[in-house]
Amino acid sequence: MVQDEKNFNTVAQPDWCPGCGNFGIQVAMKKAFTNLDLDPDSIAVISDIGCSGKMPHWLNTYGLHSLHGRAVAAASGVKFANRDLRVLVSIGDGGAYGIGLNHLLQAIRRNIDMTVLVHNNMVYGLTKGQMTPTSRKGFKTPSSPFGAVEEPLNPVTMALAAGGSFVARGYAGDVPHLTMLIEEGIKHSGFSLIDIFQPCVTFNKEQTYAYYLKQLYKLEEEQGYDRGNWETAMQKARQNDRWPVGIFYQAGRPTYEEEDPGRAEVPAVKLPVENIDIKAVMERYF
Ligand SMILES: Cc1ncc(C[n+]2csc(CCOP(=O)(O)OP(=O)(O)O)c2C)c(N)n1
Ligand code: SF4
Repeated sequence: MVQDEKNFNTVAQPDWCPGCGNFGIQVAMKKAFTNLDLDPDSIAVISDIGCSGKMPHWLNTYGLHSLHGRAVAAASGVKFANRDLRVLVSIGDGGAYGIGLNHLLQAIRRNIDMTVLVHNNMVYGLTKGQMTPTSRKGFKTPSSPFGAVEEPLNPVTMALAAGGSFVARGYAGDVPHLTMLIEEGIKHSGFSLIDIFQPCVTFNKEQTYAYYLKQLYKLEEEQGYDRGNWETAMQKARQNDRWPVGIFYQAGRPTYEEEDPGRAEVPAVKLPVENIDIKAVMERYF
């Protein structure tokens, strides 16, 4: 079947604040699914908690709204149970780089085949604007009234250092570019991290659309940028006066699922269950 963006719509409409960057991310996801001609039932979108966490409610694909910081762990389980699914994660910077950072690092290291979209608005959106690990040093919020004390975490250098096989940064205000990044992330065999600058128009009055207009440029516009070169990727990721967006680094390496010695011939979800008696297991645990 040839897909149409409308096939990914749900009856319910998003209730994000008007102008929220999450709209751009959602449109880019639908466009990427359509361009890759993916069936809605071949995709699972697993989300965290937060404004970003509402994504599966408004996409006609399989979905799971998990716990704060646990979306990558839940997505790993989904992928192991059914490796035929395209698994994506929608998660905020609080969930990905704060409470859930360990899960993220382990999944990057293991190279589990999934695409993680971090809605990086540099605040806790849903709980009204507290600081997160990516908030600028000195950024004043309800939880940092004198300004954030620590240096912000750099998700791109972190993912590169952790052995990420696909590390990208996008911007919710540039849907065609973000669509391309999501398509490339889905096509990549292994773990793809896309850190997305996502304006939170309600609680972050600093990193606005106008701010990003001045601050961003595209890596593809740099003549001869080689995304296979880890050292250059690291240098570009550390640039601070302006921020590049695009695919910093991509490398082929076996996925966790391919190397798993316990890998079954068929995905667990496709095993016959009719003749399985679970009574003994139930009795043991309950
Ligand atoms: C374990 C746990 N701790 C705290 C919360 C409260 N909580 C709900 S959303 C949220 C912050 C969400 O911020 P972020 O992850 O950046 O996502 P955003 O809302 O910005 O998309 C917090 C702390 C929770 N739901 N669960
Ligand atoms: S609070 Fe911020 S992140 Fe949440 S919906 Fe509103 S603009 Fe978007």
